[in-house]
Amino acid sequence: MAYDTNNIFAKILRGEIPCNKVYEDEFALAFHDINPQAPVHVLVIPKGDYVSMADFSASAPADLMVGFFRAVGKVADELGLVEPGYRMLANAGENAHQEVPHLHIHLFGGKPLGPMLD
Ligand code: DGP
Repeated sequence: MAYDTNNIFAKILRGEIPCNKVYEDEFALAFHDINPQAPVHVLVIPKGDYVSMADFSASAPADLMVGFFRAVGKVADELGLVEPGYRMLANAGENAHQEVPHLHIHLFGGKPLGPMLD
């Protein structure tokens, strides 16, 4: 799928739409989900035009890939999620109900979480 530069997360990255920011560095931006599904529900997105893990893993430069995943870990740590634990999830494509076509990792925490899948 071609990257849509007008998707909502692209607009957030460009500062055209506000977000409740948690963390930012040269590789990633993290912000609270607008419709939280857990006491802590944060999205981490890479700074680059990637729809999902397929194109990110195939074509992102190595420094971005490393930087992005370091940012995910850092956000989880800074939010105090590492102990007692949290969930990472990335929806990809139609079957997974990916709504926003910019790669994003959901971090859920702040309470014991239930079974993972429907
Ligand atoms: P997914 O189904 O994995 O594509 O989830 C997209 C998530 O993005 C969903 O949990 C709601 C969230 N979301 C959608 N629009 C906005 C927005 O404008 N701001 C924020 N903070 N989150 C949004």
